Amino acid sequence: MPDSKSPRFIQTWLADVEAERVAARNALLATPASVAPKFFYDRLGSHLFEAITELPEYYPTRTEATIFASHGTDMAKAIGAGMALIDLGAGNCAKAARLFPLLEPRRYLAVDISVEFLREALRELQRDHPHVHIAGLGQDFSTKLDIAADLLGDDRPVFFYPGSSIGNFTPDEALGFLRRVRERASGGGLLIGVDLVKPRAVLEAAYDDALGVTAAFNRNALLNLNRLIGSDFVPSQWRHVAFFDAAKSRIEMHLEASEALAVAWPGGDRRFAAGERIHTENSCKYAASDFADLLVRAGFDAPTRWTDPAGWFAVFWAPAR
Ligand code: AVJ
Repeated sequence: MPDSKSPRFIQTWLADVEAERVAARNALLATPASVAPKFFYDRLGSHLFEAITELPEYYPTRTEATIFASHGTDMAKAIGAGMALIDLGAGNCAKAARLFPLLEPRRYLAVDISVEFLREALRELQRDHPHVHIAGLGQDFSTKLDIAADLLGDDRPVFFYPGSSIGNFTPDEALGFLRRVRERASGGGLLIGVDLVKPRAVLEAAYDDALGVTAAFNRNALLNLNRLIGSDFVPSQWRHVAFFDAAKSRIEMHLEASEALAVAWPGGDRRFAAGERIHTENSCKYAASDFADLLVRAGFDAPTRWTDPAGWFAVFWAPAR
């Protein structure tokens, strides 16, 4: 068994660090201020997210896992054998790894913004699967999907976007994103997990857990930002706020100034009034039929859908002819 194989790794995230700094500062200066959810995912943030997925209140990860466990064989049948599996937001790569025995991908390309975290996960995965061509791409795929053709070889492109991260986009943004995926998916398709609308109390508990892990995850974006732009955010001065906006069908997460505050960085500063908020995340919740429509509008063929018995989460296979 070759254990010396080290997955190829390409990094485009922060290739233009100055452009990212400008965008981050501008978002802080806007009204309302915002921090993009991608800033959750430094190494610590990826670990905090892993912890979130184990919280009793956070149902999406384990609900999705039961759907894969119950219907994985049907999914594999629908998708067909032999493929380049492209994992968007791969994180610890655990979800894809669990599907390897069913999907038997020839290639696996893991894409994530959390570069260090991804590297570690891929090294381990390559050890366990010496015969799969594994590569990593450290990329912010939220605004553009830039995948060099030689990373995919001649294999059918099957995109894998589990976990309901599509919820970070508004429905309009999601449509644009799905179109970009569709453009690259010909001959293959998209296997995607989507969180569904459910009672408010269940949703809000999932984003405001009793242990405060989600609050730490939210505040950690400030530490990540401090490192990127040299700001002097003090996380303890910011309160975690998460609520379901039924009209927009989304969880919103914010950080709320606990008192009047000033934040400075080289070349700028901003004052925040007590109670003023920084918007850090949207997590949109769909009706299953609406999401199926979105896939078709993005140019995919009629999707197949699997859900859990309670109808809390859905996995769609959207083929692309
Ligand atoms: C990784 C985007 C799917 O929206 O549920 C978890 C991120 N935020 N708890 C989600 C998250 C707060 C998560 N996604």
